[in-house]
Amino acid sequence: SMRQPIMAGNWKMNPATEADALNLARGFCAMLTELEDTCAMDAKEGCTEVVVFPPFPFISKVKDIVAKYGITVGAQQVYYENKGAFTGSVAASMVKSVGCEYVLCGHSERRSLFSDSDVNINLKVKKTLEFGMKPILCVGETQDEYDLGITQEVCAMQVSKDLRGVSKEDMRNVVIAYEPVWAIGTGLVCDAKAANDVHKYIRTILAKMYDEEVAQSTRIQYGGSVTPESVDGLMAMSDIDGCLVGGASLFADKFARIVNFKS
Ligand code: G2H
Repeated sequence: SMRQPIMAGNWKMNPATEADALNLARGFCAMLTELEDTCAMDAKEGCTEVVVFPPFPFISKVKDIVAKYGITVGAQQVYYENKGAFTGSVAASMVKSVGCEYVLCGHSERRSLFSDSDVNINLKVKKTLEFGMKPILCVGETQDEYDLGITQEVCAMQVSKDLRGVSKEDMRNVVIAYEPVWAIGTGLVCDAKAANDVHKYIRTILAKMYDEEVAQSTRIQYGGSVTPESVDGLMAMSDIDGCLVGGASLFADKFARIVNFKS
């Protein structure tokens, strides 16, 4: 498709130390240069964009390592206020100033463990855009919602609420990640065809909110237990434009293979 593939590694609250984080970044870059057909290092058309999301304290140094390979860094989260008495929070300006190009917004772990609501997520998406960064907006149904058969309703609700007030212009800088919560970290990767159907459905929502051009040009990643074994099947699908990878991104060889998906 005309959409550039985008592979993202969400390290979550890993690894334990700065030394381990820099080793992971170095190991991944070393693997990439060994793989023949990688084009992550080139900005040329048709290449796969690669982003890693380290924990905040490691972002700067990881960026120094990966930048020469054309890999960018992002923040796993930001707060929606500009500055002030918000102990423990990190502002968009801060992560922008250390070189972040992307910000994860609305990851299911933020929604369930840190009470991120659609209202807050919407503010964070807009704050990310205001500071010239690109949000990766994560949406997806829980196990209960999946069992109830309301996957489409949940995704439609999250996409419409979380993107409220985001202009058509700004949509060029928005990536959506469909992450069925029951598939996160469980080893239960969603069936590629079923995931693709949800991606197609999300495009119909974007068409209603914006227009067909936005629906067809917005990149939609799949996330949830993606591995070297499942990536090719996912990436062969018409409407899956990349993956948001958690657990497997903590292994240099696995993430390098995922980035070098075959399709
Ligand atoms: C979903 C995903 C990355 P994992 O949270 O965002 O994690 O690949 O470990 O399921």
